This record gives sequence, C-alpha cells and structure tokens, in this order.
Amino acid sequence: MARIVTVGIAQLGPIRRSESRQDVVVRLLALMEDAARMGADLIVYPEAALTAFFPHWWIDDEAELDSWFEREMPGAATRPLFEAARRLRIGFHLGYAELAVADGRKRRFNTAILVGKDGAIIGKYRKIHLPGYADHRPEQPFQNLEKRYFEVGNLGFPVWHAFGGRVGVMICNDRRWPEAYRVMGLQGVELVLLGYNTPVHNPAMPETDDLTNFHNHLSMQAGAYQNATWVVGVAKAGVEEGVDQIGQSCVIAPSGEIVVQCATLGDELQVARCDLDLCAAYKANIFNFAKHRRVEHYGLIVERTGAGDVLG
Ligand code: ING
Repeated sequence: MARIVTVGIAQLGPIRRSESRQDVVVRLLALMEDAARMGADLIVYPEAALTAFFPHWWIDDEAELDSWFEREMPGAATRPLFEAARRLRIGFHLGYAELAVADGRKRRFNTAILVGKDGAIIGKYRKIHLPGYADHRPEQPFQNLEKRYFEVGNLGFPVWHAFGGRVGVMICNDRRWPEAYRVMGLQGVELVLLGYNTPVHNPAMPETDDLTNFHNHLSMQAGAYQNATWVVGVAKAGVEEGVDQIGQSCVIAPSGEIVVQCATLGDELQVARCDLDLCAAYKANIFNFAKHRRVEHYGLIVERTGAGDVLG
C-alpha cells in the first residue's frame, strides 16, 4: 500500500520586528487549522518562523540579541502550537533561533525541530552551513550576520523514522550544499524538510540577483533527484524589514519535479500528497548507492559522516 504523507507548506509573509511571538503564533495556528482541515499529516513552517530574520541587521547589545532567541521549546508563547498539534493530530516543522545554556555558557543556534502528531518533539537540527560574515558592513543594504549570531550546528544531519518514513531536516543555506542531502541520502531519507529566508539581492554577487529564484529551485530539485527523496522548501517571503525575500515555497518529488508551489509572497498554505514509495524505484535503480556509487575510486578523502558503514 502507498505510504502517503500529506504535507502542508506554510509559507510566511514578512514578520515585523515589532510583532510579538504571540502575534506570530496566531498566524501559525491559522495555517495549522487550515492544514488540518485539508487533511495534512504535517505542516512545515519556514526558518526563523517566530521572528523577523534578525541576522539582516547589526546588533551589538547582548540583551537585545538574546531577545530574538527561544530559551525553551515549547515556551509560553509556543506552547499553543504544540497543544493544537496534539488536538488536531498534525505534526509540524518549526524553524527558530535557539539559545541553550550548557556548562554555564550561552550557545546560540539557528535551529529547526520536527514535532509528531502527539505534540512531542521527534528531533532537532542545528544549521551547519552558516552563510555571510561576522563583521559589521554598514555599506551593505542589509547584513548577513549568521556567523556572528549563531554557532555552527553540532547535531549532524540526522534522519528520523517518522510519519511512516525516513525524515530529515536542513535549513536554508544547507540546501545549496550537496553534502547535506547526500549525508541524509546515505541514511535512506525519503522526505527532507527545510525552511529559508532568502533575499532577492545578494550584495556579494549582485550579478546573480536575477537568478535567485532559479538557484533556489535548482538546489532543491537537484538534491531531491540525486538522493531519491522528496524535498519540501518553505519560505519566509516578501519585504521584511526592508529586505525583499523570495517566496516560491514548494514540494519536490524524487523525480526532481515540483508538484506544488506557492504563488504569493504572503502567508500561504499549499498541500501535497507525498507518496514515499516513489523514492524506492530511484533508490533501487539509478541511485542505488551500493551498486553504482564508487567512493573508493573517487580519489578523494571522504569525511566520515558518522553514518557508519553506509558510506560503503
Ligand atoms: N539565506 C540565504 C540562502 O542561502 C544566501 C543566504 C543567499 C547565500 C544567496 C548565498 C546566496 O538562501 C540564509 N538564511 O541562509
């Protein structure tokens, strides 16, 4: 029997700096209610889905920086999301800024969690590929200070058994790196979830601005096809605190084809029926790693991924 996971992509329009967590959660809950009405098993929110994308501006006051982070998940403002998930029997993916205190030290990560239909956290991922820089560049129209505000993720790229299949998570810039998909592909991933905040304009390479949307889908479609997995990419879109961000949230099949896409730059829900069994033919044939992939002949030193002998 087909293993169908009905996935809701919950694209968000801009979140204003002045918007409280409570205000944002009201928007998230409205999308979750709609997704449940449409029979979704899972709703996917973007990266940094609780706040404006604050790496776009310079912050040199620690208390102000910390105000953009969640110290607990669920916390008071986000608990209604977990309660609604349990009530509606719908899982969710949520991206947010995580502040953890370990050995008396603050650790800050760009994080995403996967939550089951029972409202319990299945797993957590912390963003590994942090784009941008750590210094202030006032000459730029906006900053990209993820290297200043976040540490590199320390949880690898796990794949969890969930929603009847193998589910993995990455975040935004990770989607541009084939390694991120391949490490999960080597673990048999069938559904990759990711959120993104992607400006149309790249100050470092303005000549590529007209290709931003193309590169967005190119990265995810390639990752899906080359690792025989579904890929779900969900945007925080529109002009957020002066930064024009792309939308194009979508669901991509293991064939690399886009099966559903958002058509606005605001809060928008679309739903796709993802048959996880569609991955099997690609994994058994063209991307049968055991039969066709020859790492030992590549002449490269392949970093161990912790996936054990699966590297082959
Ligand atoms: N945003 C952007 C992204 O990778 C970026 C940063 C844009 C890097 C364009 C390179 C080119 O989509 C985040 N948050 O990673």
